[in-house]
Amino acid sequence: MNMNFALVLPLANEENDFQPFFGHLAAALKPYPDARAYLVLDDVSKDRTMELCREFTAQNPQFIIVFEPANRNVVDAYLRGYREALLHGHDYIIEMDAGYSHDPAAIPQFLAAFEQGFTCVFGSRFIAGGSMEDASLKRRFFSRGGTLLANLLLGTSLKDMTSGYQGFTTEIAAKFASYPLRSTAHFYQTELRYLLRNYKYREIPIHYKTPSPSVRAGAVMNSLETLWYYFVKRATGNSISL
Ligand SMILES: Nc1nc2c(ncn2[C@@H]2O[C@H](COP(=O)(O)OP(=O)(O)O)[C@@H](O)[C@H]2O)c(=O)[nH]1
Ligand SMILES: [Mg+2]
Repeated sequence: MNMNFALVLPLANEENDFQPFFGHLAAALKPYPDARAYLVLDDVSKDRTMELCREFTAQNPQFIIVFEPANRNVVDAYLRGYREALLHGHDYIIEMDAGYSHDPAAIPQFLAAFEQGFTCVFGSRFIAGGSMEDASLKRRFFSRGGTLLANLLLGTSLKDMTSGYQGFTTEIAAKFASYPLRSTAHFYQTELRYLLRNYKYREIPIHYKTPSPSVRAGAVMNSLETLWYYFVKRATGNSISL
């Protein structure tokens, strides 16, 4: 069964696990000849990431480099990837971390959920069958605590509000690709989950491994400011949704 979907992968300094991860991902895309993976790059990488991407995309036509030096942060990079995917007539768009944190083996589960009619499919580490491995205590605290706090303040009820690895129909992606998101870092996925809460969504189990041990102070500040912004809107009867 061929399905026409896109993957969006922002990359910054990801030379370490590049070969094993992209080898695995290329094998996972083989059954889907119409699928494309958009690798979003900018000037942030100081290692061999760009060179590795050039070599890899030359050998693997399903993989395409999107170079965008205007990216100011990771959220710009994700959205640039979505905009690129939207130009190419795919039916679904799935975003992934490019540091081998996410398992390409989960892709068919995303596609199965889309086929069942879900328009937003969220990877979840905290439901049966999901896991978070090799994560520092700090990261576990941010992931679990962020989920609890977001659900409490925003009235959502997802088991995982802070995970990456999520996918959308292109109709949904077009909505947020043109929306001025307030996140500049890790809160991005939480912000999207909140804004899209009224669509038909499903959480599917994912495994998450070897994330960065820490989260920058600036990212934590941006998360709290964004959370507070939506909380105040909600508390004053001006809830925002897409
Ligand atoms: N192009 C681009 N990619 C980025 C940037 N910052 C992070 N990334 C990538 O975005 C994904 C998620 O970021 P990462 O820092 O790994 O998040 P974490 O795994 O949750 O700590 C990874 O694939 C990174 O390589 C950036 O400024 N530009
Ligand atoms: Mg990562």
